Amino acid sequence: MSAVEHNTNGLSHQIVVPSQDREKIHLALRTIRCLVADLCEQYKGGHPGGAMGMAAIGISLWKYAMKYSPSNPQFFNRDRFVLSNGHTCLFQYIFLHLSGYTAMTMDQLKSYHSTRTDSICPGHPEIENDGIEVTTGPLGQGIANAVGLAMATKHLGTVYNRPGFSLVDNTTWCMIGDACLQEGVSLEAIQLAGHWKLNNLVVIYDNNQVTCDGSVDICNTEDVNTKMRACGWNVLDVEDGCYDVEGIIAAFNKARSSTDKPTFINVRTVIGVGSKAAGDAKAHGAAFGADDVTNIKRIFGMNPEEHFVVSEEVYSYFRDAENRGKALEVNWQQLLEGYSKEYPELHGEFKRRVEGKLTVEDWSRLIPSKEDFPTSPTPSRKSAGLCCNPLASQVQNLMVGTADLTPSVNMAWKGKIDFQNPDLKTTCGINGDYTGRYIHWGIREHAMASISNGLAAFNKGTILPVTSSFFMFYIYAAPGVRMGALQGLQQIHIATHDSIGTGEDGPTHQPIALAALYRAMPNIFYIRPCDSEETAGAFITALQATSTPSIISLSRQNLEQYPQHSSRDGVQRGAYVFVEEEDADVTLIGIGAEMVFAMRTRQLLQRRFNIKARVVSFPCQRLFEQQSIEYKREVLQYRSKAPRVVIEAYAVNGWERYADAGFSMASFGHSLPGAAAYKYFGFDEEIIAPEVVHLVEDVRREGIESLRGEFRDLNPVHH
Ligand SMILES: Cc1ncc(C[n+]2csc(CCOP(=O)(O)OP(=O)(O)O)c2C)c(N)n1
Repeated sequence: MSAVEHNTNGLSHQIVVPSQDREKIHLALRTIRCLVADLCEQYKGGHPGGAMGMAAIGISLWKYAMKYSPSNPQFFNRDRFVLSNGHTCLFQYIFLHLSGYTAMTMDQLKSYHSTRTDSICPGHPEIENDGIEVTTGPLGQGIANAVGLAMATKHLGTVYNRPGFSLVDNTTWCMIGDACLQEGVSLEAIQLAGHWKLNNLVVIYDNNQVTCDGSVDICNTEDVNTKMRACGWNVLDVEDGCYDVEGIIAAFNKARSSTDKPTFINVRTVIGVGSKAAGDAKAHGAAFGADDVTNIKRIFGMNPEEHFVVSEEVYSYFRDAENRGKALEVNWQQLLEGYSKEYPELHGEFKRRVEGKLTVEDWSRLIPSKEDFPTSPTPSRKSAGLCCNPLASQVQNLMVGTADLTPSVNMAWKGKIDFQNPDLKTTCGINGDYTGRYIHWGIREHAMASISNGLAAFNKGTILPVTSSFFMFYIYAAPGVRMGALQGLQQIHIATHDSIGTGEDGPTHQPIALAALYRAMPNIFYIRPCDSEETAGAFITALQATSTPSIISLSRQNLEQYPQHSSRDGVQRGAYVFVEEEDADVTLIGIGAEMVFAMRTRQLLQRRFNIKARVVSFPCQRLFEQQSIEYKREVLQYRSKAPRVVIEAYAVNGWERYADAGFSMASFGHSLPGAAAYKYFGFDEEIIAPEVVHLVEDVRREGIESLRGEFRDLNPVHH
């Protein structure tokens, strides 16, 4: 009997472990545990304990349960595996090595914690490397990513599968430890997976009751299984997780036959099993020391004199993984071919998505032209709806969600279908099914961003997640947004109610410091458009940025429209000349909702003070940084004698690079209607213009050099 029974499209639901495998399993377990100990000992560091404790789970997954193809790590319908407890990365690296991922050589394994810059064994798994689906390490992120990956399967399978053509039906497997279960984001994600009945998701809990500080009960005494059941999960227990591969497989079989719930398998293990530190926090994150490594090898019947030993017997035990994977691929390709004949149109769309392309090639025509935008004052959150709604309704890749702010963020389009379990019947009557592309995340900003990373990582470009909330609450989402940027996952974050213009909700809702955070974050475009035309430019930028997420920062309040000055092309360059002026005395830098103050100040300076101001619009610092030095000089005129003044109702940090002085915010804001809040904090041309006049006079008197290194806060109002 073969180790794994195949059906036409992957693995059958019943996995059988042949009895003759038992000895090989035990040899593999002993080998893997000694290898982990050796790999941590060589550079005297790393996280050995969890990887040793989880070895039997790894054998169950890579040898028996998972659908994957080592010779083609990107095989579309592969099972996705996420190591949410990413510090145990040696666990994953060793199984990638054993199952034949060619890049993961023994030499590479030995580079763990070394100085090698070409190592594919970093301290936490990274998405760029074969066999790694998502970068993990910040605890709790991985389980949220796994929910996104399982959602992607559910959605794509429901949209594209047809009777006899199960094109997308993979399982997502996720390892977590005690720590992941304590992170808030994991609870948010767990709730959603249960709510959506993601029966294609299996979470395996490495229950060793140990974290860094000691035993888990120093801070956590909840009944985990009861919590999981309450969230709508199947719960299964495995008592001897260190050795009982057949018991683990039995749980996997049950998990895969679940029709309406995700499954949580609570596997009891012993951290650092076999070592003197077994069961103790000491085994979590430090090498065992040479003596204990010797002891471990004795206990496991291996030769203490030998290191990094994997016998031919162990390699040959795993060797069938490659052919099994190739067979999966052949089956899937045949299926796809039949599908292309039966459903040519759907196949065309599916193919584009597999290739990571948008389903509408000339998508930019869906974004309104300048002439089609309103000319009267319009909130940029409304402009964003005008841009995004037609895209979302036509481009099938977009999955658009909100953290319970549908009425505020304008992302819902006419005819949208919600992503929901089709059996759900809500009290308010808003229902949906798995074909749906509008997501009610509930009030879970962190999970919204982290699950979206999973959606985007399923296959780059297949799904383009759009999230939305108030900008202030992207501080709750920040760990997920950051991981998206780190992994180069394209997505669009719609952040409305930016600046103090958000008004009456007060300082709790006025995001003063957040722009500085996101401008500093690598590989993310934080874009603040000043009107509808610039909002169009922000969307074009975001859609073209296939390896970079974007945050489009939008106003709640009406904004003046500047069709004579604003430019979607200009946005794509980060900053551009909004109003040129020969021999200007000053350059005013206007941004987003505060452009109006730059424009009004320019007029007042001219009218009352006979001072000539040019205006630069500066929606995105990172895009500007990508321009040539010639372009930057042309826009900012670094070498002119005219000082540059930035006007933005945020913390000024970062603008010192582009300006000599500024009007900014130094407090958290105040609860006042938007217009009154601006006035209260000095954002008013009657206050700004005289201060600019002083600056210009100072420069005339003492020269522009007098400002060098001395960024001036021009705002006389400090509340
Ligand atoms: C968000 C976050 N906080 C803190 C850490 C640091 N950290 C790494 S591992 C760990 C505890 C892990 O406990 P557990 O999941 O039980 O793993 P085990 O001890 O079994 O290896 C902590 C706090 C982290 N990686 N991510």
